[in-house]
Amino acid sequence: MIDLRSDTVTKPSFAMRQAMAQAEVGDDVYGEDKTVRQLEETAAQMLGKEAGLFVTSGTQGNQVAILTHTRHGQEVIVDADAHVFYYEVGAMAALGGLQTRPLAGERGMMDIAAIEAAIRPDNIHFPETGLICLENTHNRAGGTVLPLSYMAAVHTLATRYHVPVHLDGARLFNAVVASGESAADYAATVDSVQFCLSKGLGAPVGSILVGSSAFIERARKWRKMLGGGMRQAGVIAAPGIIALTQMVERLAEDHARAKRLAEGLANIRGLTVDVDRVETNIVLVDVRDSGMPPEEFLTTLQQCGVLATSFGGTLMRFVTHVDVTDDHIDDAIAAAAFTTRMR
Ligand code: TLP
Repeated sequence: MIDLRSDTVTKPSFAMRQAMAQAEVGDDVYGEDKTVRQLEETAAQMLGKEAGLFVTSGTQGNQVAILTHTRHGQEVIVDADAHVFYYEVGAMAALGGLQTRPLAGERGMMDIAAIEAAIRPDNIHFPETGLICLENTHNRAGGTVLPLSYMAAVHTLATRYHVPVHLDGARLFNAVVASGESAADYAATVDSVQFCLSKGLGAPVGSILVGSSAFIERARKWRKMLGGGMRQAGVIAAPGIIALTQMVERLAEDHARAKRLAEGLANIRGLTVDVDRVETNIVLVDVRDSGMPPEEFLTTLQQCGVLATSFGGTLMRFVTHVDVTDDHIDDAIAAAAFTTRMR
């Protein structure tokens, strides 16, 4: 099977498994796991923030950040397709007692004037605006990169209104490699960043949340409340260190393969792909013109040995990652061409 459902499906490399076996561990709730400490410090340093926190998943990292920044009854400005709004089980409302203010985005970017208009003035009727969330790269927009200049503009606006900004940087390093900007420059435009070790960077588990020392101290308590106080977590932090220090540059290969996949799929009659939108490792394909029901497209493709995911309606998502080779891309294009001919 060529698994293009997500970059979450990668299996840890031999080096990662070796690092897991040899990791120095301790009880992390007592702050005694040296490997977790090393991972958190390395991450904070790379992102130019004071402190880091190892969390179980991207969802936990985002929600811990949101809970740390806000108070019950506040409002959070999010892009309507943001993962924190669309895919996190309504946690902001359920756990945080927060109201969301979703704004339509273009390539993952909410209009700056629309953000400003959405920030609540001081009025007895209104909730307070507690947070603005950004996502880079933007998953549902097709892995698009938010330019540093856009993030800086949001930062300037948010600072003027004293509203903190959280970045869901699940795939921040894809944005870094695609744009040539540094992770620290991106992180400097926001108050906190969550990024995933378990996606393109290839680690089996975990995400990191970074921010100021005071922010991370409070976040650590929220993580504990959510059941994320892990004990000898060095065994899962060890592959995270490899992910962060050795797996970043190679993301360029995933981007090149995604582009080639997009071009190949765009040449197939019945498939619509906005090739220009493919900036990183995600390819969105619309199968409407193939005349095939979306489920049938996916099952036939699967019978040809290729897995992709449904992205709502007639849209499909293909994601490249470390376990995908050039040959897999050729085979996936051939499988998609065969699939559309089955109609
Ligand atoms: N995204 C997953 C699914 O949940 C959709 C995927 O396959 O892409 N932020 C962004 C932008 C994400 O894409 C994801 C995962 C997360 C946060 C959550 O990370 P996890 O899965 O570790 O909780």
